[in-house]
Amino acid sequence: SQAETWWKETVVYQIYPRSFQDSNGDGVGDLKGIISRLDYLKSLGVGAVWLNPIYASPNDDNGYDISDYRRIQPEFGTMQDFDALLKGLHQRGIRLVMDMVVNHSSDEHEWFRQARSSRTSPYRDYYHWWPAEKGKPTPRYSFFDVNSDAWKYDSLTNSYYLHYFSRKQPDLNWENPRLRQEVYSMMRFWLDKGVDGLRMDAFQYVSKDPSFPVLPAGYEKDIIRYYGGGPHLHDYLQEMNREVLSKYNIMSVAEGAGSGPTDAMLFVDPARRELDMAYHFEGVDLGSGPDGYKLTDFKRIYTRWDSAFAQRGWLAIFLANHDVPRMVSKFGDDRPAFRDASSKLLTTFILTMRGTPYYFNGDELGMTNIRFERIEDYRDVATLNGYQQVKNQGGDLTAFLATAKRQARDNCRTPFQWDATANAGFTTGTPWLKVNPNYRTLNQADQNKDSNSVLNYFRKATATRKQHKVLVYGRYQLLDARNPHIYAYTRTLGKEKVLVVLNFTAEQRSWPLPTGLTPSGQPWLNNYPSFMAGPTLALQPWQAVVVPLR
Ligand code: TEU
Ligand code: CA
Repeated sequence: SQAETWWKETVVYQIYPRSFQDSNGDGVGDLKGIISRLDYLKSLGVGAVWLNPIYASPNDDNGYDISDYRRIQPEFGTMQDFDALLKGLHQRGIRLVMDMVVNHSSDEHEWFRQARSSRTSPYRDYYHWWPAEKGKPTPRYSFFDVNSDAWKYDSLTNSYYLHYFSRKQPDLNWENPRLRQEVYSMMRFWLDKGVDGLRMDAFQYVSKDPSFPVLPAGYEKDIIRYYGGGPHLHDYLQEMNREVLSKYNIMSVAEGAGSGPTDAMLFVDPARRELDMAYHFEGVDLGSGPDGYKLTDFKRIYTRWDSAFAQRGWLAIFLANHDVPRMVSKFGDDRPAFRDASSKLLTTFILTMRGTPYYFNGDELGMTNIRFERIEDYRDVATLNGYQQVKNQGGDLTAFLATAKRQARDNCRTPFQWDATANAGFTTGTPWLKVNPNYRTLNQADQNKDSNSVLNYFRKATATRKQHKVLVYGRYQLLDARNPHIYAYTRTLGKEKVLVVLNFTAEQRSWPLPTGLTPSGQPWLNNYPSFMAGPTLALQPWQAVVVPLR
């Protein structure tokens, strides 16, 4: 019942440009570096690449603070490099998805420079201001600010400006039709170049009530409810679709889409003509705490979201990105004995669920959290400001560092591990963020040669998904919901039916096949050399099996 289209069938590979490949020895990944790895990307079997922001930026939040939307960050290269990258991808049949960061700009963007210069600047209303003669603004929480305060006083015009993220990321005022037209024209600039998709960063937050009413106590604990889904959010999305998106054969994805499936459907119901698909964070957010996660919760979350989108609307499926820990460290088991098997199992999950897989660079090698000991090793504004905040409040810095070790965004942002040479082959200089020392035994060059590697398993999984549409469109049915160790489900499309069995533990488990399910033929995927077919499956630690059914 789901209409077929390329962006449902593709696998999206996320490249964090700062950390992928440095080409000139300055320690920072760049576009020429990515170009030098195009054949590697092709070898993965992915259909699209999503690049984190590569626009001009003072780099307060690694490019999520944009000072010029139509220029390339000089550290990353030039517009010529960009054009060459796009061409090189297209020649290899790979599409390009760009990050659109338009909830906020950099405070160094020309619009903001003008806006802050005077209350009568024609750019003033591109941002949100609170004149100080009205007293203190009503409290608004900031995700990244040292004081968690989203209002920053600016003496130049005796006013506060709003920033949901860092103080170098002032929020744009989407109430202003001129601002919206500027953004649309910037979007056309990139789409006219042939870009194939857009990831709308933090877009759920764009619509604010400009009267900034007082919010109920404790609102910040339910921030998506109060910041997401503002009064005109969907009007803006419909306008953007009419004026821009609908004019191109592209895909669009909402980063964040409200508090649950009902909210998310509003972004992606085809009848509403807004965006094509959405990420929800309920899955990746699970298990952020010290005690990990319960598999039964994991199964419940993914099953609930699948059923809500079974008939219409479409989701992304992912377990990692640049904002969360490494998937194997969080959802798998990154001890050497189980790292490979659990990485392959997680890959199996992502590539056999309904939804478009988004796969973070390095996960195809089973890269792990770096777990820094000292604050000096971190670069992320969120971690650095969080630390400063705890320090200012005289809080427990040891506890803060322990949490950061598990959760901090820099855990997954370390340089890509290409080979066993110095700095993992990422740079000849000093990397902007330390390389994980395990690169000597965990790297692309070794895995490329090993037919049993995590890398070659990923390649096999992308090929399998491409070969079998049942893995893209097939109906999903959860089996044995209450089993705390095994995640098992079937996918069915017409006469084709396939069983996925995932042992989410480091122990051997046996799993009796439910009556009526009869495997037929060789498994499509299996992360161990063999598998014992029915009536009871004997599963190895972290074993994953995908087998067709009669
Ligand atoms: O992240 C957005 C983001 O973190 C929120 O959508 C999230 O819901 C909130 O923090 C609550 O957990 C994006 C980027 O992925 C991230 O790297 C940027 O730092 C951020 O936007 C600001 O642009
Ligand atoms: Ca460089």
